[in-house]
Amino acid sequence: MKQQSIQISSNRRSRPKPRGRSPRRTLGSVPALGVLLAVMAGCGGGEQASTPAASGSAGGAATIDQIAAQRELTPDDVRAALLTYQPSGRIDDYVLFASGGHSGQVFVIGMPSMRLLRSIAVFTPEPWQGWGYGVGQDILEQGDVEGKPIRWGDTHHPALSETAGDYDGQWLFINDKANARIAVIDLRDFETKQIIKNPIALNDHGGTMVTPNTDYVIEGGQYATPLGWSYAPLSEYNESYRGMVTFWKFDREKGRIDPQRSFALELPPYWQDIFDAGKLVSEGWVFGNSINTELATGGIESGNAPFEAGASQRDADYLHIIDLKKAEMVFAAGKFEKVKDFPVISLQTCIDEGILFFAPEPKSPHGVDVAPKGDLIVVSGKLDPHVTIYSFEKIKKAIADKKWEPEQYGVPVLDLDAVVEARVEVGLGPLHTQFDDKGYAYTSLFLDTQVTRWTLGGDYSKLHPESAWTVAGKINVHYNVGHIATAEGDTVSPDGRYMVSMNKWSVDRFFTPGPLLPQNFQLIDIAQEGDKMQLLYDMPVGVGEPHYAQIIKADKLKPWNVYPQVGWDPHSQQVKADAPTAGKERIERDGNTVNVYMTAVRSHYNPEHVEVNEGDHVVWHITNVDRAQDATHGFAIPVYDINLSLEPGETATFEFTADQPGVFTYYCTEFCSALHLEMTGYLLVKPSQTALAQ
Ligand code: K7E
Ligand code: CUA
Repeated sequence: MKQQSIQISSNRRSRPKPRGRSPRRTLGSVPALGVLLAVMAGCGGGEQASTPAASGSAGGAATIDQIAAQRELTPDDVRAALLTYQPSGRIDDYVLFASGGHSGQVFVIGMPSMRLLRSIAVFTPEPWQGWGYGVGQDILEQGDVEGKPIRWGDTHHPALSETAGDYDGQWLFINDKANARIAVIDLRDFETKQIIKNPIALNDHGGTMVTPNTDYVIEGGQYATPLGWSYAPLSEYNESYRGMVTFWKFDREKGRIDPQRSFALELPPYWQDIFDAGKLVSEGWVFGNSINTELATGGIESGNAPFEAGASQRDADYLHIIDLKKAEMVFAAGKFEKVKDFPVISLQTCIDEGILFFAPEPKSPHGVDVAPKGDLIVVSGKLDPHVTIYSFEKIKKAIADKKWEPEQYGVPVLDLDAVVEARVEVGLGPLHTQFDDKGYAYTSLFLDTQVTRWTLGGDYSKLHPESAWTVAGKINVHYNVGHIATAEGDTVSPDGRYMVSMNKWSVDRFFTPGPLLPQNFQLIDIAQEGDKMQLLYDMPVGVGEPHYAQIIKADKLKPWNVYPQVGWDPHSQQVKADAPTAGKERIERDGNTVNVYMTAVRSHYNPEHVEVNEGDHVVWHITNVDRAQDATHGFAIPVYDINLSLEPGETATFEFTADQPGVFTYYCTEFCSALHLEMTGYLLVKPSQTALAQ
């Protein structure tokens, strides 16, 4: 009865159908929900629900059914709503850290509600967090390139820190593809602590991935140039242009990358793409791929094949297989050269020392993903409908047996048949693969606009009913999926349960906000086996084009509610000795330098008057002495372009030269209390004597 009523309503639906996609299920195929709805609706007068006017009463019993009918919700829709709705105050189970693409930031999103919790300012100044308007400049400046300020980033691959191959919730790394930079974010306060510019590369795409204990943050390059981007004509591409991968040593104690203990490998100019670190059985090894073993140099305007054709001619590119342990030893032994003062192990040394091996991989590879046990490496070639699965054991054996032929640069290319474990035909345009707790792998299909769920063999096959190396199911996404992320899906112990499909296009999914459309994160329920996967939620992302994301169990994160003590300096993560505190507010002059020691508390600054002379150098320290959670104060001075965010306990220092005489009103930019508008003060900059005399 109920079932029928819902079915009728779903047949009346008028919303646009997805392009050429299978019809949505009606209640008949989801009997459990019929029961659920019947229970929820109080099992009374089912037929009424299809005619809302006739059901009359707005009382509890018929309401849910009635709403579903009125809103033309199918049983699947209702199930999706029930699985994602979070009543006010309920905290999400998972947190998704997504690259922010062109925004240069990282987005933090609660799951399954898909609510945006915050963005983390990284490579781009961000006003709400007071990032780059008086505070944060020193870190942003670490990312300057040869003195040029670069104030945006193209973030692609966030990487949560790991302990024994599992997320530990302590640190987050993110790369900027556009300028080959890496940022370090502290997950105690979700703030960026370090930006590091790769001295030898212009772009990075194989970053960031971490080794299983976060000893190294991996940064692979992308488009080849002479290392350090010094000039060489394109006619010398084969001899002078090079690829690279850098291993940044992460110092957990200091919470910083230590460039002194970091090094790079020189690689052939094959346009290295994504990398992944080995784990468990393959710990100590690193895998990457490449997309231009043709050594194409483009030049369409001169009648040459364009890059897209030139770089896609060969049937195979090269999977890069790197013995990181050996590379570490070679680096420690000093067998490296320096490029722009940065240690680089030469390609010849990599070959001679057995650091670098290749294996053929399918056309135009993109994703390379190591399975949870570290035993399998899954590679997707964008122009091959299969994923190719390599066995690490076979790779080791092929290396030991010297089953290889050198390629043109002398790098040993392992025999393909000797190292491949399986191939699975997943569909068109495979890109990226993630894993779950049931022995399934998931591969995104850019061209088919689907995600394929397929079964892993070996030990994993005990976890699922289907035979190994077969497609278990597919789900349509809308549209053009890039990365996918499953919960903890690239660790040694994936959680399964949820997957997010990070789609490039969102045609007819949302209100069209002009010709530039948002990206679309689609939350998918993967808790059930076989072909049962359900799309639960569409989340538009209108701030940049995210690429990869990682999903961590929320209770693994232990962020601070407020800074641990008053006068806390988030950069050093300790109390700052000269931080202003209550009762110690003052203004001190030392020659032409004026030090302002100010506190902020609901709802005033102290002092409220600051008078300096034109030309003075002002060093202004402010501490938010409030201890209540969320009692954040802002601080803005017009004309001088100062804008801070001071979280409870935080102290900040900014400097400027008072070169503009006049009266400037500073005020708090966070609505912190009823008398927040009164949280203001005057900066008086007295004109110089000459100006006054005129
Ligand atoms: Cu496929 Cu940068 Cu990992 Cu975009 S990348 S999707
Ligand atoms: Cu402090 Cu508004």
